[in-house]
Amino acid sequence: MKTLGEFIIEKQSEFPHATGELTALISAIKLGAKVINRDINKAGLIDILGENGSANIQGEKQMKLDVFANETLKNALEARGVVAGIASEEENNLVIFGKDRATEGKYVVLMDPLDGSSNIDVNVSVGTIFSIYHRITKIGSPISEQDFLQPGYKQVAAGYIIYGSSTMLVYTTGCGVHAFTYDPSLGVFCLSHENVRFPKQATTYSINEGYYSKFPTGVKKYIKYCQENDDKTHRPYTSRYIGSLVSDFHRNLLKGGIYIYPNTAQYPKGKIRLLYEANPMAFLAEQAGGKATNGYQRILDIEPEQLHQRTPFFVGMKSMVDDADRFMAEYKD
Ligand code: AHM
Ligand code: MG
Repeated sequence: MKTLGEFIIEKQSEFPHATGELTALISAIKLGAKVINRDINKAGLIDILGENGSANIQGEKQMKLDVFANETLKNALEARGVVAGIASEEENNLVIFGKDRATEGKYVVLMDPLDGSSNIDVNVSVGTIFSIYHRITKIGSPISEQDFLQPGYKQVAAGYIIYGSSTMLVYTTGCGVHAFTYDPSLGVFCLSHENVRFPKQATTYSINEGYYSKFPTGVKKYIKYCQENDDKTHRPYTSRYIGSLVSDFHRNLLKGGIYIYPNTAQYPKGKIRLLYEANPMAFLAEQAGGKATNGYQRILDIEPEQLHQRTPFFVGMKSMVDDADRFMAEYKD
């Protein structure tokens, strides 16, 4: 049995100039995940279910657990002293950590503390998503928004925690994707899936088909393609949609599939947030041999303009995303 801590230290020793700061950062996320996991598991028993009575910057209702997860991770990250600041789905503006740390910390973290939180009240899996960059501003000067508005290909590390039938932490630092399953009796994440790769055979498409009439023509045509009979390509594919990006992505990563959230009438620019949802998932997908686009362009190449910017999102097995992109190119609205 190898723990996440042991695994990271082992990998770190492969980099002669590693200082241990990224290790400290990931271990802060690991600690935050344990606390969130503990509270999600007893969510039905204590008064932390339901809405918080507040809204985030995009006017979406915050759940009590959204706010709790945000505070937990924020505190864990600040305490390590290696992070200069964070951006979060639950924070209107970037958060700069204590005056000294803002000048010293080498990294910035972007996160969705609890993605899919509308599912919590009905006991469906949710997740935490994180994305880590080196700051651009000089260490010693104050951090600014430009530290956060970096294209996804510059990510140093990214990952998610899925709070499901078991809790898992899945991450990449650009050397493959590794997954660790939480053993609650020991309080440790144990390496369970080293070097995860998407399977070769397409199986599943995940999209909220309720919005079918609002989809771009390319997506409508692609869905019809998924539903056709063709033995050679193993169609029709299965449809699975949890409505929790982390869970849908995780299943597709292990079983093979594609997740799509295109632009719709309600979300003309798509719903998924580029910086702390799409970019980290895109980094993981590529590291697992998959692909992520906005239907036309590689997600990791998009130059961000705003902290909470949204994007249409197509992510999963390379062959499936290639097919979907082909339909998008062929049927432009
Ligand atoms: P959230 O960050 O507010 O939870 O929104 C993101 C979530 C994704 O996890 C999920 O795939 C999608 O929203 C579901 O949206 P919809 O209910 O429109 O299908
Ligand atoms: Mg989210």
